[in-house]
Amino acid sequence: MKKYQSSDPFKDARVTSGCAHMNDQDDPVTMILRLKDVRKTAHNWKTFQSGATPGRIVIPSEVNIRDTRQIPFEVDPPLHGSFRSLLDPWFKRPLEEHYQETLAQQVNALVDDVLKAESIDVVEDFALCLQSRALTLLLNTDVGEADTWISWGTHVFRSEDDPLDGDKAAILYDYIDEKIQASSPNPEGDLYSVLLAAEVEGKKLTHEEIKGIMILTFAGGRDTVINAVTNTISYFAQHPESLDRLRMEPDIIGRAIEELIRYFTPLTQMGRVVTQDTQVCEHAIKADSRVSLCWASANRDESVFESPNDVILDRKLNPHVSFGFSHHNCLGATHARQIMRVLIETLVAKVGSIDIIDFEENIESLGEFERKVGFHQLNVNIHPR
Ligand code: HEM
Ligand code: EMZ
Repeated sequence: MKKYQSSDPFKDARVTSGCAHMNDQDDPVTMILRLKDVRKTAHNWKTFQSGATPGRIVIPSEVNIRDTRQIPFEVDPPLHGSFRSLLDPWFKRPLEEHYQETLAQQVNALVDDVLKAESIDVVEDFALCLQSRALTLLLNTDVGEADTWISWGTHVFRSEDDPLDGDKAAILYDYIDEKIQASSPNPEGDLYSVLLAAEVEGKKLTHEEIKGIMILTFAGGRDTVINAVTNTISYFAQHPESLDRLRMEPDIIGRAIEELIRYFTPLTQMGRVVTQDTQVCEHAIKADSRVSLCWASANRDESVFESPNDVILDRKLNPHVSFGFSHHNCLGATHARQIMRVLIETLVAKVGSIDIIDFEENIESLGEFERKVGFHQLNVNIHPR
């Protein structure tokens, strides 16, 4: 069986030029490949904007399938900061003990189920269920809602044969519209009710603003978490000694989470729109064109990371940008890290070995590059300890 590895297709371009070009639906993108340049660009929101046109900073661009602005993702400072102040405390709830206990119960139940099964597809039968059930905690909503979300599949805007599926997106938009309409303001309730009760800059949020926050919560935290979970399980399948090591040295689990997230970089890149003629890594960029912050390339930058293509579970210095950098850094990172922690602790406690039966990789085509971001399918046998 071919060993699954997460390769670094950007290496030559990163070392020789620092930039690359790709065409996305006739709206070209200059990809920024070095860690230092990615950070500098992410920080400079005045020249590299997020809030231009809803959908345009996503690659592939989603301008043709949505008008709703995702918040706070497609809002620039200073308004961005006001939305973050509202949302930050809510998205820190995964640090609470009760949250972590419930998450641990969910993950334990799922792992017990897969240990009983003959074989499973990690993507559909495990990662998607785990992601959806855990999201009920983040939204503070009924766990039964997860069944509806599971029925949508791994991505809310993409289907197997259509990278931009408008009909599929409409299912999510209608669902959220109904939920907002059926909710009433309550600062102690679920996320819909909390947002209906909230104010930003002295004003109640509009239906469209709440919808923009909810779409982002569903879309941004979906395939990213599924890729992180599936890639982690594929890694343990191929490196059973690392499960043993984490069992013996639980103190390194925090570092191992960061390293797996660096190595697999579940979100390859994100765009920005240039507000004035400028330059990145000696390339001229025209106003109103797009650049991308290529997190996946930055995370393998050989001038920053020693042995960037090795997974070093206890890597000490790890300034990865898998969760982005600066103003728009990932709001769901606390939740995602808790999922990874509970997942690893549960696997370490219960699983002896994992055999891969077969798999279908999820490969993104990015101009001259092809990058494995995860799997469409990963069929495995999981054996108890
Ligand atoms: C932003 C990655 C999980 C919600 C981001 C950004 C990255 C990222 C790279 C920065 C985007 C930019 O600069 O334009 C990831 C990865 C995840 C993950 C790798 C899992 C391993 C989640 C989850 C949620 C979430 C679980 C929520 C349910 C968000 C939001 C933003 C964001 C709301 C926008 C923050 C802002 O604009 O201020 N994420 N994400 N993410 N992520 Fe995540
Ligand atoms: C957008 C994006 C958010 C986009 C931080 O990333 O995630 C993508 O998967 C979605 O397609 O709409 O939410």
